[in-house]
Amino acid sequence: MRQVTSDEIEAYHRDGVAVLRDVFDATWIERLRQGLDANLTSPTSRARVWDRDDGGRTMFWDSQAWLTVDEYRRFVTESPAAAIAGEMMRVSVVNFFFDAVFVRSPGSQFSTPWHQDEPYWSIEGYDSCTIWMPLDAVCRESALAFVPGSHVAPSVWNHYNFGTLNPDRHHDADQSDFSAFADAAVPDIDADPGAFGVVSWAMEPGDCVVFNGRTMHGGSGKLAPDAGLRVFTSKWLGDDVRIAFRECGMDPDHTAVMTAHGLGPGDRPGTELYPRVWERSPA
Ligand SMILES: O=C(O)CCC(=O)C(=O)O
Repeated sequence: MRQVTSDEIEAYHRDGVAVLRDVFDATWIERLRQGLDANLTSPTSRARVWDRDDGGRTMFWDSQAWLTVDEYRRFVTESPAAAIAGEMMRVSVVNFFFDAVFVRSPGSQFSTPWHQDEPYWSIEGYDSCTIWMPLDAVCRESALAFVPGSHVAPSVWNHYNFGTLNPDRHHDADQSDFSAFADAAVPDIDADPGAFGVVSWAMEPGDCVVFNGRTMHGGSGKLAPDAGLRVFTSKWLGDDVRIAFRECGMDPDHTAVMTAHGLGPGDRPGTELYPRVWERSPA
């Protein structure tokens, strides 16, 4: 693996997001594509379609599939991802949190609503990040977009309830309702992206963006008729993160699986469900 640079680390902490070029080799991309095929054939109980349009185009989501998909497990435990997360977050330890895939069929116009991740998660802390990796080439307009600096904004936003994205209604999706806790509506970023300094990047397989759990992000999709988009994301937890169960609901809600593993509010994530995958070597 190439080392992440001090410029990339500084960008991550200044903007809450940084693009890293050419950090995963073709073997990892091919392995994740194979894993995704297996995942699509045997989705987990969390899986669902977020969008199905009149033309039958879909956006499929699944999460925590690393527990059953061997290729994902190998990525989590053997790939450079954990080290990248540790270096970018400037932490001393990294635990794996979970994986999530976002799979758009060719031409899907579905655009992910703007949101931060940490408010939905069963944890709290500054030291959390996502590695967002396209397994297909993606143009800038179709890649995930970010509001730089939003990871340190003081607002508590009334975030979107992703649990409503379930056209097939094949199971009860996790629900969230931030209205009682929020002090502001999520701004209409798409109305004037320039005013928010929105950034996104054209990317090739092997590139990734690393973004803080508090960074406002959205978009992606709006695909050309012949372009599909398969994205694998992995979520990583550093030093200051502790488990928190939220009254506003969580998505994905890990309360049941954490409790079953003896983990509760205030605990450091651990056990085989949230394994410690990386530690900083002594200087
Ligand atoms: O790829 C997308 O459309 C959404 C990704 C996302 O929201 C995430 O990884 O947290």
